Amino acid sequence: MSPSTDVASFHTYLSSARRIVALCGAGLSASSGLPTFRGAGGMWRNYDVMRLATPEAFKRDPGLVWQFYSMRRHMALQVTPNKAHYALAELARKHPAFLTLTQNVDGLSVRANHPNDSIRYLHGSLFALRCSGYLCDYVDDQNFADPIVPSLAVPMAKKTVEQRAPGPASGQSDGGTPTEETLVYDESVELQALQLSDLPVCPKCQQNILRPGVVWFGENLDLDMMDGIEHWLEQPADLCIVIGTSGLVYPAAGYAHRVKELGGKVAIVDLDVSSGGWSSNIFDWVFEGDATKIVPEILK
Ligand code: BV8
Repeated sequence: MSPSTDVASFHTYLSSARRIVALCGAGLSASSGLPTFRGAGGMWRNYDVMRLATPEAFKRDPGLVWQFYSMRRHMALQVTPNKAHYALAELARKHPAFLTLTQNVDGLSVRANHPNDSIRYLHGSLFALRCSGYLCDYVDDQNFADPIVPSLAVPMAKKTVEQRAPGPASGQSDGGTPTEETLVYDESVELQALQLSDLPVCPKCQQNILRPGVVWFGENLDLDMMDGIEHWLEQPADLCIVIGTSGLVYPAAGYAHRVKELGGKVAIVDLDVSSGGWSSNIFDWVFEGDATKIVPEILK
């Protein structure tokens, strides 16, 4: 049976769902202005983002990887949560058995006041730092320094863009369309060849450099967190709402499949469902479009 696109039937099921899981990806934050992982070719300065988010890349060129993460920290601090972040946080607050599993590391769900006891940050956070040494347990999970050290200052450039929201025109591009000046990441500035001495040092052991507190490809997710999720899912969820993820990364994507296998229903909100790695028969509802518009609508 092909998936439904009917919001009313989703609302009916949502209102009776006793246990709900939300699985979120980069598409949830896209309309806040943050590029998705694979969108726009998934490249940064001609580097494959997937090849930068690995321990091997960090070992090989920590300066390059730190410039990538410093840029992402900076960009995430420049944007704000969107209506989908707030709608999800609101439902999580109201519903007695709700768990958000987010792959996003951008901190936007935190800033949308998502209740902390009903969200798991599967892949960590851009704003967590930890010692790169194996014997040192230093962690700072609330670090918003921008830049962390002077060598990681992010090159930005002024750009004139058409105004997103109607309002008094601060400038006229063609005598009609209002424009505004904004700051964008300046790709024209050469990447720096940074030495270890240019990078943030662990304040505890003073031996190793710090690393981003994210889970890289080939690294395990936090095992206690995963045990907790397994425990939560022992009482099967009635509904999994997938929001803005291509479903290509595991074990995250596996949670949606698990809900389905245990008899729950699955809905997806995504700009382009077919572009992801989902098997088409997993979804009971498909809502194709911008999460910022659809999520508040289907969760109300
Ligand atoms: C692990 C942190 C054990 C870093 C990230 C089983 C099967 C196959 C492979 C594996 C497997 N088990 C393990 C693997 C290997 C690997 C993996 O899954 N590889 C994939 C690529 C094949 N997994 C791991 O390594 C994981 N570790 O399993 O440990 C282990 C140990 C050793 C060896 C093997 C196993 C760790 C994975 C974590 C990696 N870290 N992030 C950082 O962010 O820098 S993952 C990264 O991808 C981000 O977190 C991102 O969120 C995530 C998933 O991407 P999406 O969020 O889905 O983003 P994407 O761009 O792909 O899609 C965006 C979607 O939004 C699209 O569908 C688009 O249409 C939609 N969209 C766009 N705009 C909008 C929108 N939707 C709505 N509205 C819009 N406006």
